[in-house]
Amino acid sequence: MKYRGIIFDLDGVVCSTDEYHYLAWKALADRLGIPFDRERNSLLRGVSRMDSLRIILEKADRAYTDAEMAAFAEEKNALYRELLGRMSPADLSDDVRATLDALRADGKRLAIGSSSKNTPFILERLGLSDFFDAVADGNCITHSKPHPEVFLKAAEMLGLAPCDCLVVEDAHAGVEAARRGGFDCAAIGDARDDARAAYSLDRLSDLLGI
Ligand code: B16
Ligand code: MG
Repeated sequence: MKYRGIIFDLDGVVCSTDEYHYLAWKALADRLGIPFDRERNSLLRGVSRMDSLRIILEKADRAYTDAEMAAFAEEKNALYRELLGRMSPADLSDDVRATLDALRADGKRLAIGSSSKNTPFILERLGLSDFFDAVADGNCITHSKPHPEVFLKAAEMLGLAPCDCLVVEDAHAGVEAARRGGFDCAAIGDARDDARAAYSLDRLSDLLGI
């Protein structure tokens, strides 16, 4: 592979927290009487917490104040973190573990580029707190995907130019962010057929054949 650095999205690429996001947003939406299902949940992939809430509230029959919205986001996050607490290193799939280890053995610089403010907690639950050379996440950016800020920050932390890094993403917003930042992108899962991605992956270990 020609890239010196790989920047991984977290949710949907390294681990699968989608179901926990769904359950936590669903509990909030049910309490507020707002229709919400798995199809609408897929619109939230890669999108920041507040932007996700705005998408959910599009279906509400009344407007909410900024203070109410902040409280809703907090309520969702408390339940989401409770669910994340159930995760352990066993939630890292064999395919992901083997891929990360092989890339590391090959001397690649490895980073996380995630919209999630819960990134440090998720990495800790997975036993990956000390694994990556750089972690750029929702705590250190002002613009969420599809803005390229999080990937540009990750590349800068790795000391590499975007053209030397490959971004791995499962969200269309993330593929767009990668391209806008000047990165090649490998798309997996929901974004696998995104025409803007240079590579399409069935599983993460397909990276090893690039
Ligand atoms: P949090 P990623 C994203 O993570 C998720 O895909 C998205 O569903 C979530 O709303 C966003 O993180 C913010 O997460 O509420 O934990 O800050 O895919 O960019 O790793
Ligand atoms: Mg993702």
